[in-house]
Amino acid sequence: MSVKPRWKNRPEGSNWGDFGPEDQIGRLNLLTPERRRAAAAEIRTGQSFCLSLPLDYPGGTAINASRHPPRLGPVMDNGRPNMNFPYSCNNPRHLDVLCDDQVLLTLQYSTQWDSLAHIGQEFDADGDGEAEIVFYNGFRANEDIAGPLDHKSGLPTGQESGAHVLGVEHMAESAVQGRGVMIDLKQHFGTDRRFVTYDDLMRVLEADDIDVEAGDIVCFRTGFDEMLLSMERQPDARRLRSHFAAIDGRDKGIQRWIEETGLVALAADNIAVEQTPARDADETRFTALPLHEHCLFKLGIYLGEFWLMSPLADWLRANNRSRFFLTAPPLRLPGAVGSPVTPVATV
Ligand code: UVW
Repeated sequence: MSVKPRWKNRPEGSNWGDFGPEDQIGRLNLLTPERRRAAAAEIRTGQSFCLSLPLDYPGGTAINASRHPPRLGPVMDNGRPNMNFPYSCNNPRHLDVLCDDQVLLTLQYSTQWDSLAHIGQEFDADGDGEAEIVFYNGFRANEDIAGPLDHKSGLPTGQESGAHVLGVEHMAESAVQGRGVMIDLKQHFGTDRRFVTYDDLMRVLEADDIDVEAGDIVCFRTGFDEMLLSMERQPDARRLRSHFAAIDGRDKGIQRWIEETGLVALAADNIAVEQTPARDADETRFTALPLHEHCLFKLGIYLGEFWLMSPLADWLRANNRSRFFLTAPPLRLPGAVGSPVTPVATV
């Protein structure tokens, strides 16, 4: 039985339905076994790089007041913390000593993936003249992505919360492993704040002889990671936000390039991959996060943020390379809309 799309209008420039009406992984469909095999050819020395910050960076809540550092503690067993617990307490013949812990983790506090359930939009997908809240491929708030809708009052609605579709587990099940391509914006633009346009980007790709192909995961180094780490968990948000080049998410040329290359994900060492706050648009109503709209909402392209890019970018430049083998699955946590990730690049 053929399944009908859940929309009559699809957003201009979107690929909704192209991977099927029920598709929940978007461009990850393009990360095929052949592309993964080709990516493995980028392993030449076997050296690897951890692309995750320590997950207690950025540090404090200065960058995003609603996202908190991880709170780690022992698992409790009958009121007793399970750290350095000798089994001999239960059986004097046992030698084992147990440590067992748990964490309260804001999933998008530090090095992370945004799933396709992270950003939706008020959009008239059913063509009745009124906007509803929809996500990639026309999935709906409430029935598909559950959670409080009453943002005006800020009061909880009593609903359960979680992504019944588009959750980060689908990304994990697709085994995110393929070719990474590094674009070193810091090398070309230094650390001054700049909106990187299509022309800027094309100049960088040409100067560094970089090709982006279908199935690639494109990584941007801006230098944000180095400044953040130098602040030793006391981030100066004003200083961080007033520096660094990042792509202009509203630039139509950049949007077209993202659409045409077939890349599956964009990741960066900064807060949002795109420059934030974004430039205002001319329309009466517009998206605050245009790259998020273009990627997560329209094209099913994932965004990775707060990745540790600089050591790898320096190594690649010193070795006249831009490509590497990348393994970066999120947590297989059903219903989550984002996830910490410990990406590993092998060169
Ligand atoms: C927001 O801050 C809304 O999103 P992200 O973490 O993806 O930049």
